Amino acid sequence: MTNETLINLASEMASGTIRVVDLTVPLNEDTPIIGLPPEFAQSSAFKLEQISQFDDKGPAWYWNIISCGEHTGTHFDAPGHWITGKDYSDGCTDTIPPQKLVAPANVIDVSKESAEDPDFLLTSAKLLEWESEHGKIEPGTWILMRTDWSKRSVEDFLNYAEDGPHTPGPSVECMEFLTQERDVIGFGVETVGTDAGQAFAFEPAFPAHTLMHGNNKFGLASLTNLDQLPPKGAIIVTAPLKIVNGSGSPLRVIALTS
Ligand code: 23J
Ligand code: MN
Repeated sequence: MTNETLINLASEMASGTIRVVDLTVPLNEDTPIIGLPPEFAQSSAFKLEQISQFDDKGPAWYWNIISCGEHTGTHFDAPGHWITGKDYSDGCTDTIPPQKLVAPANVIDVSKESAEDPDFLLTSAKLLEWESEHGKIEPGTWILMRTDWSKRSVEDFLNYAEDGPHTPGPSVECMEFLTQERDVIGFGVETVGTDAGQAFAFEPAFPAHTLMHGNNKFGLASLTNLDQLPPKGAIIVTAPLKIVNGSGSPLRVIALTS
């Protein structure tokens, strides 16, 4: 059986009518990772350890051993990452149904607001404004928060101060709106984590994690190239590694767009 939609997809991808945009940052030992307050255990950065490279250890082959925390670089947050999502039987990297790993994306451009205020918070009012221009946010679609944060140096990307990190993210009521009123599949950002830098002090703390994962929804962090996507119409492929009982994983995020 052939399907006209898939045949058209293949030919439009071959001709370039449909573009493929890579939303992934490079993964190396310099890739920034989140630092938690010192009383908590820390993740570790990406590491590449050579096994052999056309030498005595392997004359015709090159390969490496990789290691890192699950939440390193461009990565997927599974519902099981958070205490509110820990009991979903389909909430870890190996149990998420694969049909949930390809979905449309709505891109909300708040790059100007974020440049003016590193603690900028996305609100439902801003989303309603976006909807008045681009149409209603459909169930099962992603919200991608464009801040242009991926264009920053590592220091300004993490943006630590004595009172913690200062990076943009979603407000509590924004996460309530997207989970309760819009039933999105997940929330993606350009920053190191899906929550704002100061979200440890929100009520509830870390609303993107608490509310998205509490509703069996996903997160994407450290995305890039969101400025190359239209506000609506792109489809993103977001397949984490099939780590058994994994809370998330680095992944390649690929967008298909006209
Ligand atoms: C662990 C604890 C707190 C946070 C995070 C991880 C992340 O942002 C993450 O990468 O999921 S806020
Ligand atoms: Mn994460």
